[in-house]
Amino acid sequence: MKLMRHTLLAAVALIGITALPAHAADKVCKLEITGNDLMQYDKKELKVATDCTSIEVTMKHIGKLPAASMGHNWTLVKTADVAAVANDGLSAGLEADYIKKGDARVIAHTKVVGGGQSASVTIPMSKLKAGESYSYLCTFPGHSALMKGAFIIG
Ligand code: CU1
Repeated sequence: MKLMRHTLLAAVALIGITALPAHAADKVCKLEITGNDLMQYDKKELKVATDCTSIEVTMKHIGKLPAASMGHNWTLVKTADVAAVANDGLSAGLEADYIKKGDARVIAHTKVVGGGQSASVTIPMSKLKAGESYSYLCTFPGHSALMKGAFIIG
């Protein structure tokens, strides 16, 4: 009986090892978007394939103005939450990247950066579901009127 259990454990260990190559199939999809001094992103939509296991978004501020006056972030939310997340972020302040503390509607966000800087954020695909409508926005006060776009999975 004891021997059988050992054999079973060895078999489990073996399965564990053979299962490892599945990890190599992780697909990190990288997206880039820029923000400028005219309060604009360069893309109106970002699209990712359904087989990505995680998504790395890099937002590069290609302007010259500092974060205090023309800072940008990249914030991912459900489209239905865009206005509320932007509104609640207004009073959060630059230190908090204009994101309300503990805002569960925020799926992911980069920090706010100024001209010449960039910031990245990685989102596990498991946080997103097919069929949901997602959008991204900049939560710097007033920016989401212009700085928003569709985040499409498919
Ligand atoms: Cu912005």
